[in-house]
Amino acid sequence: MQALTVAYIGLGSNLCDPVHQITTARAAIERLQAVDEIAFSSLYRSPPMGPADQPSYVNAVMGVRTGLTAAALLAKLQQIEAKQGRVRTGERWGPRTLDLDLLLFDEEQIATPDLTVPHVGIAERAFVLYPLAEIAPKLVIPEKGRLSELLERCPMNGLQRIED
Ligand code: A4P
Ligand code: MG
Repeated sequence: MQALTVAYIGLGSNLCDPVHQITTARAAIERLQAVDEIAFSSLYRSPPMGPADQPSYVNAVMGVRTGLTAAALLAKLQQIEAKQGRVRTGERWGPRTLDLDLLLFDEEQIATPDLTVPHVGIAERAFVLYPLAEIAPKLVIPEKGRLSELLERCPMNGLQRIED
């Protein structure tokens, strides 16, 4: 078995009861073999990045400890997306029931046709940086720098924490 890794997963949804989609996905990830939750952020609402004619998003970030490889974890996340009705229409940044992005995998840098880690948008997206900072404020992101400094440069862009 490979050594345990700390990975961070970005969860996003803007269709079919997004809060329910996110909580269902969290439970499905927690049920995966060789994946244990170590942290889960608050839920946040944010205006859509990309086409504006779509509902606002609910986003969160989950920290896990895993014995899976990054590729195996991504495959499991894609199965969960499919199970929750994700349809890939080909529209870039279009609406979706569930989007699971592998944000970080320890400090690994991965560049294969199917997987880029750290995730390409990680350093600029408020809906990733703010929830991530809530659960891992001291993170340093490979090639991008300290999370605290990335946050200082990232306006909230309408991001709002959803009250419990
Ligand atoms: N892929 C490569 N690297 C990764 C990674 N680190 N994590 C590949 C996950 N997938 C990765 O993804 C396309 C391909 O990316 C996958 O087959 C995988 O092999 P996709 O989920 O099919 O397509 P997508 O999500 O529509 O495209 P993209 O460009 O990944 O979009 P993003 O970056 O996920 O953004 N607005 C708000 N407010 N909140 C959001 O969460 N999300 C998006 C989607 C748009 N607007 C948003 C939000
Ligand atoms: Mg995606």
